[in-house]
Amino acid sequence: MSEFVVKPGVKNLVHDDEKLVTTHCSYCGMQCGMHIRVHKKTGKIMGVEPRYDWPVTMGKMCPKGVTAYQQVQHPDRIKRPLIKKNGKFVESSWKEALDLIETKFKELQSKYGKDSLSVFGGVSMTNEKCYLVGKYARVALGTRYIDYNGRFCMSSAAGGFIKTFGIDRGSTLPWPELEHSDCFFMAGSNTAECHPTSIQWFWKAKDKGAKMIVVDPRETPTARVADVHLDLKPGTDSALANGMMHLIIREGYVDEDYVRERCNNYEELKEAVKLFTPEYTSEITGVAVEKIVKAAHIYGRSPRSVVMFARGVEQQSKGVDNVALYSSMALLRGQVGKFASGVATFTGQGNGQGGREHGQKADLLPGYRKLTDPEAVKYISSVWGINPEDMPKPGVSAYEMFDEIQNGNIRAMHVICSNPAVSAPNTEHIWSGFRKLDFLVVSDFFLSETAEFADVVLPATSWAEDEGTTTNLEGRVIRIRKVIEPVGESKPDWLIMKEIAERMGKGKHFNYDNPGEIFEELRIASKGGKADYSGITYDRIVKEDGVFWPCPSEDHPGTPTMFKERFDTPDGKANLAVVNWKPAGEYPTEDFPHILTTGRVVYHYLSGNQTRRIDFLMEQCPVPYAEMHPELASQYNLSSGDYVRLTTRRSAMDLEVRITKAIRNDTVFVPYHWGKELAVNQLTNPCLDPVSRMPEFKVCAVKMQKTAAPEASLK
Ligand SMILES: Nc1nc2c(c(=O)[nH]1)N[C@H]1C(S)=C(S)[C@@H](COP(=O)(O)OP(=O)(O)OC[C@H]3O[C@@H](n4cnc5c(=O)[nH]c(N)nc54)[C@H](O)[C@@H]3O)O[C@H]1N2
Ligand SMILES: Nc1nc2c(c(=O)[nH]1)N[C@H]1C(S)=C(S)[C@@H](COP(=O)(O)OP(=O)(O)OC[C@H]3O[C@@H](n4cnc5c(=O)[nH]c(N)nc54)[C@H](O)[C@@H]3O)O[C@H]1N2
Ligand code: SF4
Ligand SMILES: [Mo]
Repeated sequence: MSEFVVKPGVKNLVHDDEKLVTTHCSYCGMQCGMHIRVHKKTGKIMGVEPRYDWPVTMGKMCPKGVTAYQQVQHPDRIKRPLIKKNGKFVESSWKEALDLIETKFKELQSKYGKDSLSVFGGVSMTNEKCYLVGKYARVALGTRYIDYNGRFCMSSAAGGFIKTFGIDRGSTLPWPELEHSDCFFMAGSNTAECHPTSIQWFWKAKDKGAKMIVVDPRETPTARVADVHLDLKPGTDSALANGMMHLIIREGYVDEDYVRERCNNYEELKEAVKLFTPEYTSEITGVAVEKIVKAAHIYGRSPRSVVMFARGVEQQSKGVDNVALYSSMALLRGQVGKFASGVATFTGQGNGQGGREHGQKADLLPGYRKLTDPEAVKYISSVWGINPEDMPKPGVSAYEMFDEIQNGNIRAMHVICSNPAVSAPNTEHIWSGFRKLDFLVVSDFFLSETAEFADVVLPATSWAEDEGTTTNLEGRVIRIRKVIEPVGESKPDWLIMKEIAERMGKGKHFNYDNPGEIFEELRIASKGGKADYSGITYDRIVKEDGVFWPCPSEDHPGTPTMFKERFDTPDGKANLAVVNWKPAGEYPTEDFPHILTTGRVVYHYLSGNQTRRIDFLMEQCPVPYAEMHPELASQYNLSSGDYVRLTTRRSAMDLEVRITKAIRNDTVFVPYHWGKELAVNQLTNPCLDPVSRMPEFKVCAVKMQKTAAPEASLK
């Protein structure tokens, strides 16, 4: 490409020495459109230009996105396989590394059985790779033990959507329609920091008079501009949602025709929410009665409204209930399946949507098929060319795989694209699990905290060195381009899995020469499933600015708006959620009197293994901290810059104090993007949602104590 659009109607030329490659950001579910600038002669990546003609993000990018390219040729890249010898990593050839993996995997399986191996996947990878991770575990290794980092991210959204709508697509509407909405009810989403390029749509709508209601224990940058900020106690969302529905019903805001024709359980719901008067709701949530009432009136009177949420409501042991209840608010108002209205979760990781559909989950096969459904097993076995009897049974969830390590069932793990040593809850369980394993393989492009535990580290390529597709937070399937050749001797994950499969005697099932061939198989595997990609082709994606699944045939337009006529349930109706409020797994007691919640800052991404290597981002936010209200700080005689020891029932850690009025006075917030002694997951509660098996990252009980600055930080 020699020119690109700078703004509508204006084009810029590319310097003769450079070429532009059109792709998307590597990080969050926004998948902002960008062009990467490459020096033709040296192959060096020079920088990035936002893509103004990408309809979802319209030329906007955030601080992580504009520096994302700096990872690709970063000096820290792992360029050759590493094998741990006498406790130290030594560079090796691919042959030596793969020989060792083959020997160990075979040895362990012959001694302890097929299920002694396990795979821990991730969704920063393309659909092609995510699809292959599931097949790799079940066909190449023949193990039941596979799960992935989306279990910590999107599993409660998935559970809540399936319960309510019968299918899990993160958004029921395309993003550009947000501009035409009248009201956004946003719960547990720090949108301005975590999906920053969405904000433009809310501004556009606000300019036309739209209202915004934000539900968050902190006054985030999004809450600051809201019309109502419902500053609830962490872990009380289901009470708040029930309270909102109480008022929607009491004030006559229900779309009775819609509910009668399209929803189940209305009478039961009416009965269940009777209890949730504004007073009772206020008592549980700590939100003032007037604010609850004001929010209900704004939401109830808006002709077009969108209920949106994110991990704040999902990363709880009642996350599935929360999602189902908030979604039911939108159903009562008859908002789902219509223009500029509906329900959306802010999908987290770049391919957090696609990566959860193709079989990386312990109980799922591609196309969102269930491993417990004999027909699904038969179909996928035929696509994979295996005997249905050889299909492994469902395994266990991500955190529970570490229980299986502790009890000796899992003896080896291959971690592909995740850093659970930082990002899983109750890290001591994870760290001791990694130490206990007989053999750990990690595929990554930077040496992560998880990779440090490994016996073999395999250098994977970054997102800019391979082709493929991802599915963004709307459900739109988009193209990721190869920008440069693989750095050093690194290889794309699909090729690494193929080579291990060959050594495990399963090469004939992994006969691919490029990601396009994997995508063709994925299309067939997904055909007839809930997440049907069979009508999507690479060409269509480019021609149509992405294609929304479900898309069951090449002449099908794709599905930007879900549920226009029916829901994906057996009777075609949505299921209103009838659920009482239940307290979080841990609540403040005399011994642990405050609430700890964890999350993100705009400058870092997840475990931080990528963003902690980018100078600009580290300058902006070098270390984690404990954010608290002045009233709470004063109880402990703390000022900003002092150090505090936070102790939970799991562990303790010391953090710098940051005082702000933008948080409840009973809650402490810590961002989680750092490892080892700086990992807040040392403290978090691994209490799991009974349906989604999502850990409760957002709520646990904590005590505090003033402490001295750690040695290393003394100035
Ligand atoms: N900058 C940045 N952006 C990211 C990421 C990143 O690491 N950094 N990660 C991406 C990924 S994978 C994800 S999953 C998303 C996450 O995106 P978000 O879910 O928006 O981010 P979080 O910071 O985890 O949590 C959101 C908010 O939930 C609030 N909260 C805490 N407890 C509760 C509660 O009990 N109820 C309610 N209603 N709110 C609560 C927190 O105060 C916080 O403001 O972001 C994506 N984008
Ligand atoms: N306390 C607390 N903990 C949390 C959360 C929270 O809010 N609070 N949020 C949870 C959420 S929502 C999430 S999504 C998880 C994320 O947790 P992780 O999965 O640990 O997150 P990442 O840092 O993205 O880890 C991805 C790793 O893979 C590497 N990588 C990136 N792309 C590729 C690729 O294409 N191939 C390979 N092989 N490697 C690649 C990166 O360098 C990085 O080391 O954390 C969860 N943990
Ligand atoms: S908003 Fe998300 S996808 Fe867009 S530039 Fe930032 S991190 Fe990348
Ligand atoms: Mo996430």
